[in-house]
Amino acid sequence: MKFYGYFRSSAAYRCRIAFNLKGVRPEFIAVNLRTGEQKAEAFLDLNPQGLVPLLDTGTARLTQSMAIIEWLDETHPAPPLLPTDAEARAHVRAFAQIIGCDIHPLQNLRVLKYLKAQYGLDQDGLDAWCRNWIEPGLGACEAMAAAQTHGGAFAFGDGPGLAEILLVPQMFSAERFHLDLTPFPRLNAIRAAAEALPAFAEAHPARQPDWIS
Ligand SMILES: N[C@@H](CCC(=O)N[C@@H](CS)C(=O)NCC(=O)O)C(=O)O
Repeated sequence: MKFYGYFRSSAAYRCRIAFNLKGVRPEFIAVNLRTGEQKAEAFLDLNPQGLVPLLDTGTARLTQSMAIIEWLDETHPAPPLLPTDAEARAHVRAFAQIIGCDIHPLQNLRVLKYLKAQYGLDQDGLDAWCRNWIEPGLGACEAMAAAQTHGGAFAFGDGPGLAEILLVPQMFSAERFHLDLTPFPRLNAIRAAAEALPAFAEAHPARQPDWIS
């Protein structure tokens, strides 16, 4: 399998965590977002949307991190990334989608480039824009996680899953935009528990020596 991504891409970071949790080792191929390789013809031939990540399974090219992660979970069921109970699964997906659908798209590179080019926002303005969307989104995640009564170290129980796979990269990018994370004690505890695991630690952007550019 070939996995196309970028070291600092949140969506690629999510997939790296999922691969590690499943013990799957695809070949990693860097697509340099800073130099615009994602918009080059060679990459657009693979993913016409011009975004990473992309997973070439050998029989199909899969895009969209959550679709890739759910494919991985369905083809490599152990350990499961979602609970077995339908209601619990809906809660985990809702938590993940707050991040994947309601926060992350607003802080994406192409959005930030547009804000800079069309409206002249400087880096401080761009950081403030990102914080404006990340803070309430993480606030909703904090409330969801804090309302759980299971007593486990992770958002929805004793083991990490889709919720942590989305949360940890999002907290990493919140720090890049200088968001104060102290108002999210439950999320900080969940992140610490996740990052203590090799699957998360080894997926960190700073641990991708072949990818960093
Ligand atoms: N919803 C997509 C988002 C993919 C995405 O936004 N990727 C970013 C990196 S995190 C990207 O390729 N950005 C390039 C650009 O904006 O030009 C997913 O979850 O895979």
